[in-house]
Amino acid sequence: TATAPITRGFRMKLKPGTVEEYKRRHDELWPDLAAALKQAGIYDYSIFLDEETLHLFAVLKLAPDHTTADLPQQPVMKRWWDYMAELMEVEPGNRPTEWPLQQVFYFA
Ligand code: RM4
Repeated sequence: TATAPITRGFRMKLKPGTVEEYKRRHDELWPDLAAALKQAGIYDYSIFLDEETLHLFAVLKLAPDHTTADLPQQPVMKRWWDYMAELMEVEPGNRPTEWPLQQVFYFA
């Protein structure tokens, strides 16, 4: 029998004045990044913005055999994080700061 998909949620944060540019860059997501995310087992990926606080809420599904732990080492992921760093709160190395979210409700 198939294993249930995993849902993961996390929060990120934008720097002030970056909303339009953040949206624009995601509207034009690099095809090689899309391929890498898909290859890692990510699908059904949404990012919601709270305009008041500039918090971003990411919710995505993961295939049971996902390899997202390997994504940070991939050149295309690093290039994207370098490109996005001027818009987002990031860690040293430009990975966006991620605060985990706890799922407290699910309705299918
Ligand atoms: C975000 C951030 C995340 C990435 C998405 C596609 O701005 O870089 O890490 O998963 O883009």
